[in-house]
Amino acid sequence: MSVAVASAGARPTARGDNPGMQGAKRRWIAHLDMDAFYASVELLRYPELRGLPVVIGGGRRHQPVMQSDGTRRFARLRDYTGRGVATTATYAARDLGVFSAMGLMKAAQRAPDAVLLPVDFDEYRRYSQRFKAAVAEVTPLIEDRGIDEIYIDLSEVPGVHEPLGHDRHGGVRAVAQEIRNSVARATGLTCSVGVTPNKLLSKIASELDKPDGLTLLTLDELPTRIWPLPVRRINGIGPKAAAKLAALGITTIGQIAAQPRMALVEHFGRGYGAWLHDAAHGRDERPVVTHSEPVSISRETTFERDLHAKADRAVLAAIFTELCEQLAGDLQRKGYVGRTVGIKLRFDDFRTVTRDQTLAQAIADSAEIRRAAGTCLKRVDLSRRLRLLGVRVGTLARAGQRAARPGDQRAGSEHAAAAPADSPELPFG
Ligand code: TTP
Ligand code: MG
Ligand code: MG
Repeated sequence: MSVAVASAGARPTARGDNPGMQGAKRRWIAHLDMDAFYASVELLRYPELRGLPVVIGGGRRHQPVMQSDGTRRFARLRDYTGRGVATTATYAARDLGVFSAMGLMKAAQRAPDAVLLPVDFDEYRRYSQRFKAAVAEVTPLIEDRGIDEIYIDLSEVPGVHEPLGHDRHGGVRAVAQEIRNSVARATGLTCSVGVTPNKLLSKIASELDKPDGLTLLTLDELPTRIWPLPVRRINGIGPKAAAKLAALGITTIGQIAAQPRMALVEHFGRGYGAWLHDAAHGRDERPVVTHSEPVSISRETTFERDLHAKADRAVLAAIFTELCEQLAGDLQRKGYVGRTVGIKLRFDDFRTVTRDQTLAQAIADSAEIRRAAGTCLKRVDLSRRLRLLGVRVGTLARAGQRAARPGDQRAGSEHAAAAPADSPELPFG
């Protein structure tokens, strides 16, 4: 009837065991960024739009309509009125001058015939998880940098420091290509990857051959490939710093590199000035910081048909129980207990509502989760039909002594009930 999706929010944990470029160990760091991400995900559902200018940023009223002849009718930018902005645009739309964060009315002037599609974050989040999981199968040292990009430490991947035929860097190039292939296989999407000795340069490199590109750079290539670029290409040089640099006659990265360190310190202060100097010389020792500690764990499900709290009470109650059981299983398997329990509901008008409750004690047991989630549920007006139901446990802590071991499905169950003592009657269930 429905497919449950598990997800985990995350907070960073630093890896202290990566000394950077000091010593003998050479680093290879990749930066991977998906191409026209939201737009590319939409093209998977609407392949007839491939190659056309498409802009993502509409609302529900811009949902494509299936026509009687079996083709879809799409909203066009020229008909748009409102104050919305483009989240992204296909490369065909970018050729017409439409970019992320541009007002849709302005975009309509540049590309009136472009197709306008509504934003569907849930779908982009699903593909985000999917591409990251595909990379994790190749190598686990991944730093999450948002919905469509990651850093990957390739330094320890077997064979990465070896040549391949005439290519001195054939080993690392092959691994990077394997990662790109895995992402494509898992998602049907293309990405661009930069591979260099550090995060700073890889972030720049991944943009050099976008879309669907793989750019490998060594420090020898700094003068030819990096120094001609505008200063803004360095992640960390924003509009203000760029304007100040421009006022000093500095517009390229090479021009920063040509400045004495002290001159930059004089103009930009000790911290930022020194950082500018290092950055322009391609020096960056920051480790790849893996995200493995979840902040919350959740399960949610979108129904095949919209369900009503009264008319579909039994079905909803069963789904609700199942979600709580799955969530308890996730928590116990991963060895966490949590002190906040929340629910997420999406109604047939796509309105999303969340409620949560903080408990006196951390829990991981399905009956306790269900009870707390049930009280949250009682705080929502359930007169509309539901399309989605989700349950979340947050404020996580390690289950400690009682941490779940593999196969130990009962861990956590001895935790005292923390929800209100009287079992409330649920709106359904
Ligand atoms: P980006 O990676 O910056 O852009 P992109 O993936 O669309 O295109 P590119 O091929 O140049 O990488 O951002 C990823 C997604 O984040 C993008 O698809 C939509 C969203 N986004 C916004 O919602 N607002 C913004 O201003 C930007 C820049 C991105
Ligand atoms: Mg991108
Ligand atoms: Mg990005």
